[in-house]
Amino acid sequence: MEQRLKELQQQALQEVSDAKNLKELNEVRVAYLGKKGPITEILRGMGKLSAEERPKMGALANEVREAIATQLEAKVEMLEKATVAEKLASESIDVTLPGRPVRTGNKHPLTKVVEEIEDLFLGMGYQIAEGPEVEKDYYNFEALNLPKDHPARDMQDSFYITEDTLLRTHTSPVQARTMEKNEGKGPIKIICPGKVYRRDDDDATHSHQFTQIEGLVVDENIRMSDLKGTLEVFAKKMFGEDREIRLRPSFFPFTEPSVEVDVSCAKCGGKGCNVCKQTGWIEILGAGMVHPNVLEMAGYDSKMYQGFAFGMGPERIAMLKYGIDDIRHFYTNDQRFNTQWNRA
Ligand code: 2NL
Repeated sequence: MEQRLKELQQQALQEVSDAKNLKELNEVRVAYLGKKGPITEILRGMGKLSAEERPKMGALANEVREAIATQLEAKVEMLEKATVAEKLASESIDVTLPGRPVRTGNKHPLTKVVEEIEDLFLGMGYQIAEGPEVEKDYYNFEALNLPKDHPARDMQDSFYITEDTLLRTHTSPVQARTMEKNEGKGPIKIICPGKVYRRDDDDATHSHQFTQIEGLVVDENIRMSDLKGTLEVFAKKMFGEDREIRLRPSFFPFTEPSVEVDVSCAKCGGKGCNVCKQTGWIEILGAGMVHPNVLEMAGYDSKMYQGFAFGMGPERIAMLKYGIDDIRHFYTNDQRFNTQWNRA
């Protein structure tokens, strides 16, 4: 039995040393030290030995088992270390290599200009109001002093959806709805940004879908001078503190009086150049005092309440501000155009 134990030890140690990986090592462990292994079997058979031999053989069997277990542990540790070393070698990174640049996105130039205009008016105490793009004929035309047979309805050829619904041609219906909801009470101080639609052939300065921002102030004692002061602040903040504005008489069905507003040319400072067509002035928006009919239709007493309103095209503002020569650039998604606007 002593001989058999020694042979087992030698054989086991050889197999431990031959094992190439943790899986093979575990197979050796199960084969020699497992419940069905030869050493367990020998220990189980101890009862048949004489009282004299039993402790001797017992001790020896335990020694053999210990020796195999110790070698196994050592080999496991060695293989694990080797695995880690191999992993470290193969996965090492050169921390001195330059990183790969991450391309960040940027807001669309039109979004930037719209947000800039919004921030400017929010700073003057205005609230932002929005409304549906598919609009009732009533709010788009009727409530704005444009009755069914009004010639101005031809002026802005529209996309009709049914007899009395259309894609809105301006954001004024949002203002008409806001006034109606206020049930004849002031004050109102809102700007309405959004998409609008007109049946135009697209070219460098026309688009069948574009953006508008309109403003409306309704209160007691609102005067033309309030409109002028507001637009002057807007123009200077938007185009530069040394810019001037001028008001020219104009006509809109929803305002009386109506004006067109120019800003002094930033390129020539008023002397006349190709940008301002030799006039020294550039048109930026239309405005006026809200027509009494519009106030009355929305439920306001026009003797008590007055209002001013204005409307502008952010595409046009952006084109002037950044020297963009074609409105279609805003909608054709050319990345050479879209990615230029992280500055400003
Ligand atoms: C332009 C001119 C304008 C308005 C819009 C307005 C709205 C209400 C009542 C009165 Cl509810 N007026 N809006 C007034 C004057 C001009 O827009 O050339 N826009 C690009």
